This record gives sequence, C-alpha cells and structure tokens, in this order.
Amino acid sequence: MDHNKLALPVGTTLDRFIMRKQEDFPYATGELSQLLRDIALAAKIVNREINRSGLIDIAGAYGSQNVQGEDQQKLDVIANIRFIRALRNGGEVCTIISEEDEEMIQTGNNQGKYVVAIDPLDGSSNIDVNVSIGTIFSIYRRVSPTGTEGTERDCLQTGTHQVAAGYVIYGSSTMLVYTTGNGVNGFTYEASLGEFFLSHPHITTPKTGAIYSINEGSSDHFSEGTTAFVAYCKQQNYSARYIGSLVADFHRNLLKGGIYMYPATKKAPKGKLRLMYECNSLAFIVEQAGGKSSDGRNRTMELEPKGMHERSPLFIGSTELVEKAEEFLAAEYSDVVAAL
Ligand code: AHM
Ligand code: MG
Repeated sequence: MDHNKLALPVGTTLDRFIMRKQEDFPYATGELSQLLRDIALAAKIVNREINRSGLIDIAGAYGSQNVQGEDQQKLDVIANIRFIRALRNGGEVCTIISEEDEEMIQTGNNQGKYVVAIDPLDGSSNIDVNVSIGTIFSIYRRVSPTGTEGTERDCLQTGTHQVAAGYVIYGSSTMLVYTTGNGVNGFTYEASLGEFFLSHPHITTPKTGAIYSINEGSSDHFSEGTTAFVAYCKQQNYSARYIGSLVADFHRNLLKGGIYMYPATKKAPKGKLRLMYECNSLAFIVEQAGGKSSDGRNRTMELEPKGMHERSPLFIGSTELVEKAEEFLAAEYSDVVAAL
C-alpha cells in the first residue's frame, strides 16, 4: 500500500508561503509579511464570528449608519474592530482607511511603514441570509517620513502604488486571495487546523468568458453605452450572475471568466463602489491574474483619488470583455464625465 495515498499531504500553509516569498526579496525586512499574517489572523476571527452569527445576537442591523449613509450591520462593526485591532497590535501600519470610519485611523505606530485601506466586511446586507460576504484590502507604503503620523497623502495614492492587495471570501469555504505584485495566489481555510492552505496557486483569469454581472434592477438609470453592452452580452447568450456581494461576484468571474460591472448611473454618476478599498484592490488582483479593470475608459489603478471614500464606476474581469464594454462606452463616456 502506498502510504502517501493513505495520508495525503495537507500542503503549504499561508504562513510558510509568505515566509518563502519573503526569502525571494533579499532586503525584505519581514514587515510586509507580518502585516499579511496580521490580516490573515483577523480574517480567521471574523470568519468565526460570521459562522456563528445565527446563534448569537450579532446578525442584523447595528442601528447606525456608516460614513456612506448606509445601515451598519453588527458584523460590519465587529469586523472593523477586529481588523483595526489586529493592524494596531501588529505594529507595521501607521494609518488605516476603513469603509466604516469617516476619518483616517491613526494606529499610534508612527514607525509603521505601511498604510492599509480596508472594507472590513463587504456585502454585509447579505449576512442574515447566508450569502457569501468578503473583506477587501490594499496595502501601500507610506510616503511621509516614519516617526510621524500618517497623512492624507499617504492615504490618497493611486492604485499603481499598491504593494499588496487581497480579499477574503467567507463563502461555502473561506478563502484568502492576495497579490504582492508577483501573481495571485489563493488559500483555503481549514477550520479544524486553524490554518489557510495554498489551494489556488498562480491564479490566472480567462482572457474571455461568458458571464456578465450587473444589477439590472437599475437598468432604467444606465447610460446608453452600458445598456447597449448589456444587450450585447444577451445576444452572445452570456449567463447573468449577480450575487450583490462584490467579493463573491468578483471571485467567481476571476476563476471562470466574465465581467463584473457597477457603472455610473443617472442616480449615482460615480457608481457605488469605493476606489480606495474596493475598486483598486480588486483591480490589482485582476491585473496580476491577466485581466483588466477600468472605470469604463481609464485604468482603475491610474485614477487619482481625491477623497478616501471616493467612488468610481467599475468594469472588471476578463480582458476581452472589459475592452468590449469600453468600446460600447467610448461614444458616450465623454458626455457622462463632462456632466459630473
Ligand atoms: P457595501 O460596501 O455597503 O457592502 O456595498 C457594496 C456592495 C457590493 O458588495 C455589491 O457588489 C454592491 O454593493 C451591490 O450593490 P447593489 O445592491 O446596488 O447592486
Ligand atoms: Mg463595501
């Protein structure tokens, strides 16, 4: 009997993978590695809270609104506390931007070299009905001198300056997917061992796909270009798939090929999604996986952020589909932007 078949290796843990990657950079000090491990630790805790949310009184609305004027769920607040605490205790981060906090958060770690932008729990209106939700993050190196508090300039860098980005999907299994600019790797959480294991090495996204994801309930407010592109998707017999949970919609399309869209609408001329901790993070990942992300005309990662909670339209996924959407939008896009 082949003993290896009796007990298959469990594989590479996230910690070991991060350590190995660090060895690839001879002058790396390990701070970014530690920071990624802090995020993974908070993700495990948040995963635990989500899994038992039906049993204890942490599902449902918190009774307040966040900076965007959206109802906060209790788990939004809990996830925010967990990630901020992990980043504060870790010591590598001087400043955090969170979807849940209007102002930037100073961690008190003025020696920290990094700034994190995070949506601690995205798609949280789906929590009560057991639909997948996620955490999205971007990591930047600060531009202000260490030893001082982080500044707005540290927080408002273009997406091209990200040193790492990732997401956690709390779904039928929990996964952490991240990039440090050298490809994309995915890790699946093994709850009984309390570890993330490498399950999706070198993720590449198909060049094209047959899935389009958009909230067609808003179609009365779509621009002509968006309407025409959606009609094109139907002519091609693409499948419509829209969970309404960005990480879940993005993750599916990343693996299978497709396009996710949150366009500018007449009601929301800059769309809904936030540039700093939703669009840019996923844009870095999709590009590293061979895909594309734009606001319909401009590369997402080159957009100049003017505010920490700024919104941007988002067309993201397989390169051919994003380029096709851009073609449809090209004619009218200049009018939309002119009207902003
Ligand atoms: P949130 O950050 O308040 O959770 O909102 C973001 C979510 C995304 O996960 C999702 O893709 C989008 O909002 C859905 O919006 P809509 O209901 O307008 O389609
Ligand atoms: Mg969000």
